Amino acid sequence: MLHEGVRTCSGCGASLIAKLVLKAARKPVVVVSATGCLEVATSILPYTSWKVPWIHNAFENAAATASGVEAAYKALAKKGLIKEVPDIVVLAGDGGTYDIGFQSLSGALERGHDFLYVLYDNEAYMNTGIQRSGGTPRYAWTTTCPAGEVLKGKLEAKKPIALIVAEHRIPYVATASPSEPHDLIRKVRRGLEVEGPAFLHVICPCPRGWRFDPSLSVEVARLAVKTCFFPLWECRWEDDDMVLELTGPSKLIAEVPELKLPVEAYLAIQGRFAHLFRPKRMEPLIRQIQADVDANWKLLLRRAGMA
Ligand SMILES: Cc1ncc(C[n+]2csc(CCOP(=O)(O)OP(=O)(O)O)c2C)c(N)n1
Repeated sequence: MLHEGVRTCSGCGASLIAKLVLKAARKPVVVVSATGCLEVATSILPYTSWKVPWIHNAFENAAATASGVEAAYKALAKKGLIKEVPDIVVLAGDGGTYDIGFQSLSGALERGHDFLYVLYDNEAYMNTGIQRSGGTPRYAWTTTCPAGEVLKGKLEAKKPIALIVAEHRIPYVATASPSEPHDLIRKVRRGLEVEGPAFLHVICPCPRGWRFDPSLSVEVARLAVKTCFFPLWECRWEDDDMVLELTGPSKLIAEVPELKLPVEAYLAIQGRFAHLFRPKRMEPLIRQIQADVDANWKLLLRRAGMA
């Protein structure tokens, strides 16, 4: 449901994710896009790449727009003017979700609107030139947290957005990767099926911003999962309990811990982390990233009842 020849960069994770999300949808679907790479590259006047109804809104209000779309369709259905309410899917980047759009997202989740919010997380504001966001991981280079003599990229850790969203106690939250398309498609379907808000956090490799060869996009996403830098899980609430389950390769790693690769395998193939390896190896910083990964992984294992 996305036309061929989308004008995203070659190897762009966002267009791959959008394609998989739309493939997964079974009912008529309306897409809401926050300002960002995917929106810009798919709507260059006078063209559109969307074969489905699509609305572009400002950077800060994708979830508010989706709430209005949902309310409007529900009103039409109530009046008998349409037979069924379509599925409503938001596609937004990390800047539009972790940072500037967070207030509209949190409000819409609290009000309980029925839509699936897909965060494609390329870990920086890519459309405007690779600026840091709340989703940028520690020690990654961006144009606003450069790596040089003094600073070594972003000093702060990545915000745990999916767990923060899960604490809104919405019916369904999951993470996914384009390297695991079946897992991703199943989660999109689950998110669309539940009554109320659903949130899908997808790791989104960006060859331009992460500085790797475009042919490696899916491999980079795969390594994010295999190193537990980006574990795959899903969660729902039963009464007052969070029920979290690891899925796909992450479930396997939880069962067979020797399969967990060192995070270096993921860092070393990306230019945004090159300063950790050249001109000399920054052992304490690499160890700090590994410690971040291990701590997050341990927390998930505990929440999944596997540790
Ligand atoms: C209020 C506001 N501030 C800044 C901008 C400029 N702007 C447009 S897109 C963008 C970056 C989007 O980043 P992200 O949400 O991570 O999506 P990506 O471009 O990486 O896909 C920015 C800063 C804007 N459109 N509106």
